[in-house]
Amino acid sequence: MFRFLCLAVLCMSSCVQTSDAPPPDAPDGPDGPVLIATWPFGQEAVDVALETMHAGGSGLDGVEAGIRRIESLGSDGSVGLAGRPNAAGYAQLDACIMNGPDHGAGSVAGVEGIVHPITAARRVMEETRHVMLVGEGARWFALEQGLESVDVTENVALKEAWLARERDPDAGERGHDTITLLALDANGDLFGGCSTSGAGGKLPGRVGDSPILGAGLYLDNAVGAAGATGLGENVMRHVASAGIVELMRQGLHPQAACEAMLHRIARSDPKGYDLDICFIALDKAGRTGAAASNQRFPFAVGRGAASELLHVEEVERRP
Ligand code: SD4
Repeated sequence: MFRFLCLAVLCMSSCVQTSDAPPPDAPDGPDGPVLIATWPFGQEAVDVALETMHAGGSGLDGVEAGIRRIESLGSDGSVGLAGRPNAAGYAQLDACIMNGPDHGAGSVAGVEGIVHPITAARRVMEETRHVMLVGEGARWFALEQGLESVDVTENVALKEAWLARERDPDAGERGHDTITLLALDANGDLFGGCSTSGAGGKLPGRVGDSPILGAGLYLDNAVGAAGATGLGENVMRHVASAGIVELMRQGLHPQAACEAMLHRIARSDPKGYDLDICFIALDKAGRTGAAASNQRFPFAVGRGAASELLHVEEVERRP
């Protein structure tokens, strides 16, 4: 009987992945920082983050600096004040940030006229006892912190600029959407952030997946990090980033975890694979993954001092 019990306990400990255990087959950690970010503009975010980290900044500093660059770019994506305005013609911005070592998190949603919502999110994490601030309160806090702001009446001009871009037949393929940036430092600690103006033409007050922990971004310092871009409603209904981290915890490679989450969502969602969503993931060992529901998805990866722009095609649909 005793032998049987020992055998059973042994079997359970090797077969059952406890809820807080690291992935079982993860190789040793990386030699230097590893980063992954969404969309072509993600390469610039990765480069800035690497520079920041190589200059002595923390992984969190790297994530913040990389995302700030994209918030300032005024690209034709949906990031920052020059991103896509809501249905009333002005930008309401969402951002969040996570710090692996203490599982810290900060988030702002629907904030107006703040140039760097990612910094506002970091200040929420570091300077308040809260995790998330929204709307007027988030703006008040950011101003109180001395963060750069603009007069929201300028949004009329921003809307005109955006409409002009939309009408431009030569604008080519638009590098649209959220910047999500995940980082693993040389110590094996994880950091992540995302920032967006959200889906263009959204109702004022609409909040997407990006500032919602577990939806647009999630990390567990013992396991890995995951983030999303695309139509937030189709991400947040499935708490997708937390799901990807849990799949990595069960031992899946980040690539397999991103794809498995897409298949899981497509199986249960009335939209099937027509979700317009993409994921990136990075595990504790520095392995990366990316997947997209129904489009080609470019993303950037940085290792050591170099970055490259990669892409995945849409995931192969399962019946
Ligand atoms: C959102 N996921 O608010 C964000 C923005 C984005 O396509 O990626 N839009 O839904």
